[in-house]
Parts: sequence; structure tokens; C-alpha cells
Amino acid sequence: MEVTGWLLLVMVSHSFALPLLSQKEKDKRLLAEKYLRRYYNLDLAGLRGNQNQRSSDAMETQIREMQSFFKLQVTGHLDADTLEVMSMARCGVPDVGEYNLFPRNLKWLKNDVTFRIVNYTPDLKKSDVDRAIHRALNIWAGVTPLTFKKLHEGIADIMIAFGRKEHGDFNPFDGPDGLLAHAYPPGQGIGGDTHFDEDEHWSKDSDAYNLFLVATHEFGHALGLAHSTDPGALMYPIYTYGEGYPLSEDDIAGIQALYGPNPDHKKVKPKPDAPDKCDPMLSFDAVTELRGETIIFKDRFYWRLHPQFAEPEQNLIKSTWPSLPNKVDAAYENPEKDLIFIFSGIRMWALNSYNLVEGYPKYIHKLGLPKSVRNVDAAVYIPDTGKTLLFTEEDYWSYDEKNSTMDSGFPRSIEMDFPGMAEEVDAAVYQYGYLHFFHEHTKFEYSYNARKVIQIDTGRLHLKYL
Ligand code: TQI
Ligand code: ZN
Repeated sequence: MEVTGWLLLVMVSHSFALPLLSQKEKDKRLLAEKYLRRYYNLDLAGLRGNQNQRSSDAMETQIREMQSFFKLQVTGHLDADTLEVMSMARCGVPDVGEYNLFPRNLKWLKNDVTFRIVNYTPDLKKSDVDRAIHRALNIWAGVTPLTFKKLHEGIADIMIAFGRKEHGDFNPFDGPDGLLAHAYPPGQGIGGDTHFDEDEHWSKDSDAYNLFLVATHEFGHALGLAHSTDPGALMYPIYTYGEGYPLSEDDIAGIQALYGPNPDHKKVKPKPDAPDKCDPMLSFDAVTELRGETIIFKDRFYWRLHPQFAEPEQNLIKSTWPSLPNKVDAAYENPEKDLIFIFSGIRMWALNSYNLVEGYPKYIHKLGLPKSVRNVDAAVYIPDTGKTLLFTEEDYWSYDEKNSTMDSGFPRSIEMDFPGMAEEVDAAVYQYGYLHFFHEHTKFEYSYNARKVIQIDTGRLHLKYL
């Protein structure tokens, strides 16, 4: 990654040191390049041959894409309107998918691709290996015009093999863990070939590592996809076990950018992309502190905000806490116990930083909530009182952390006790004497001492948090 960054910089400054351009022209190009690289995946480093000509072509294509996104006149040139939009403040999220293609858009130049399974792993039955490979190829066939034909001998486009250490391509594997597999981008000879590290334990379930999932990821490479920056994508470079359909919208956008859609338009339902932190209608599922950082849960993702980092980090819940469910309802931290508690449906989990505490998950009713409560909307611990407030629909409860008992006199009405607030809350967090309540795309800041709402932010408000 680092190396690529450097390469990019060096080549960019080199390729536009054109003597014909005035300083002003150069500034414009640099602004445009920076912008297109950031929001439109402009990649000038991968271009070979006549640098100036190729990079101008690549730029022109991206300028057109950007102009059409902003409904400007599509000229492919850096005219005044285009430059104006480029210099405007904007949200940091790219306008195009997060997927990446290999430099020069390597792809198969035909739609009928052949494959051959050269050998098998002893970890699984032969039929299980066959099934995993076929299912993995079918995933990509389902969203493209590609078809995969199996060969039993001779040379196929995608030669699939298991091997350990040096296994014939001068690209050795490394024993257990680390490298799991690799695949070569489309091309002659070794292009498309896909190798699995025999020193891994291959499984057909959640044991490390699931052959079907790793194979689907590798075939993504063998068809021309590089890694995605979308943490929800299969092509994101972190292994996360999950059930169900493995592709996200970003993976599909990536592969269809190369091959187009499946003409039989089979209905698939991709996993939704990671939520967009710039969506003005964004709402949160749960918010908690965790050792001085803020963790925001949304769908199967969470953001981690470190006070010193400018950019929030987004990840899949499952990749950090595999034992947690994909949907979190509420979360709070008890800093004295150094635990965070996570609620989903009628169950709750306790985590010591990143480790699940023994004895969990537990039923929320163990806290003293009545059986009629089927989920908790929000939870927040108030250090001054040692109480945790649990919000359920229009009511809230108070749990005494010291005695581990539910306080009497509850539930009470949210509306009555927090005047000016929404009747229900989605998420709550306590910071420096203030309670922050989230409801839909609105944030209420409530002073616990003054017992009143002191600020309401609505729409795009979460930008302040993210
Ligand atoms: N193997 C790498 C991978 O497939 C090899 C690799 C890195 C690579 N960059 C590449 C291959 C670019 C082609 C093009 O990602 S790996 C995962 C994941 C690996 C990693 O063993 O690290 C998977 C193999 F995504 F989980 F990190 C499979 Cl699914
Ligand atoms: Zn990969």
C-alpha cells in the first residue's frame, strides 16, 4: 500500500511536468488529479507505455464521469464549472464504488471461461471441494454474462490447485495462517490460476478457513477484481466468516464494470454496502464509549472514533467480535468494571475490550426487565449516579450497577422525564456530563445537571460525530 502511494506521487508529478503548461494550468491539473484520485478511483500509476497520452485519456474518462455525476455539461475538459465543483467543500466519501480493478483493466476477453481442479485437499471430501469451487464460480456467473466450463484434463484458463510452501510459481505459501491463497489476474499462462495453501485447515463451515468464501474471493481476483476498500465487500482484504450470499453491492458493481450484468438478470439480493457516514438521513443503532473511543453501531458495521484520529474507521461487527450478532440494538460501557455491554433482541453480551466475558450471552430479563420487553432500544451508564438507563419504546428503566438490581419506581416515561426529547430513542451515550440521545437523524444533547435539552441537531448531524 505504502509503495503504491509513493509510485503514484512520483509518476503524477513526472507525467505532468509538461513544459507547455503554465503554472496556472498545472495547478488546475493537480487539483483535478487529486480530486479524481480521491473520489473517482483515478489510478495513473498503473498505466504503462506513453505516459502522457494514457494518463490524459484516463483523466478525460474520469472527468466525464464526474461531470455526469454532478449534472454538468459532459465535455471531458477542465472547464470553469467543473473546476468550481472540484474546489468546493464536500463529503469525504467517494462518488464511485469502493472496488478496485487491476491496472489496465485486466479481464477475460471472452465470456466462456474454463477451469480445472488439478488436485484436492485431504481436509475435505472430494465432493465438498467440488461443491465449494462450483458454488464460488456460480456466485460470479450469477451477476455477469460469464459461464464456467469444467475441464478434467489439459490446460484451463483457471487452473485450481492446493499446494504448500514453494509450489511451482515462485510465489511460495507461508505455512499455517498468513497467506491463505492467491490468484493471478486474467491473462495467458498463469493468468487466472488459483492456488490454495495446503497448510491451512479448509472447512465447509465456520472453522478457519471456509473454502467456499476464500475461493469466491480468489475468483474475484482471477476475474480481474483487486481489493475493495468497502469493509462490507467480499473483496475487502480481511477474512470474515458469514452465512448467506457473500457479495455486496460493491463487489457486484466492480465485476459488472468489467463484464456487464447477467443477461438472464437472475434475482440476487446483495448485502447492502457499508452505511455512508455522509447520508443526511443516517441514524444509529447504538453508541457507546470504549476506553476513551466512541463506537457507533449501524447495521452489520461499526465506526470507531478515536479522539486523535481525523477519520473514523469503519469495520464489520463480525470481523472484530465474531460472537456478536449482525445487528446491535443498544450498547453501554461501565468503565469501572472495564466492560461494554451489547444488546440484541432479548440477549446481552459483556465484552472486556475485545473479548467475550464468560457466562454471556445472557437474557436481558436477568437484569430484572419483565418478559414483555423483547428488546432494548438504547442503554447508557451515568458515572455520577452509578446507574444504567435502559430505554424501551416510550419508557426507560434504571439499573443499579453496584447492587445489580433494577431500581423500583420504573419504568418511567421518557417524555415526562426528558422534556423536549423525542418519545423514543435509538441510541444514547454519556460524555463529559452530557447525555447524547439519537433518534432517527436527530441528536439531542441533554444536560444531566440542568435536566434539560440544550441542543438539537438534525440532518447531517452525525458528521459532527463522525
Ligand atoms: N491472499 C491474498 C488475497 O487473495 C493475496 C493477494 C494480496 C492478492 N493482494 C492481492 C491476490 C491482489 C490477488 C490480487 O487477498 S490472502 C483473504 C481475505 C487472502 C486473504 O491469503 O491474504 C482471502 C486470501 F480477504 F480474507 F483477507 C483469501 Cl478471502
Ligand atoms: Zn485478496
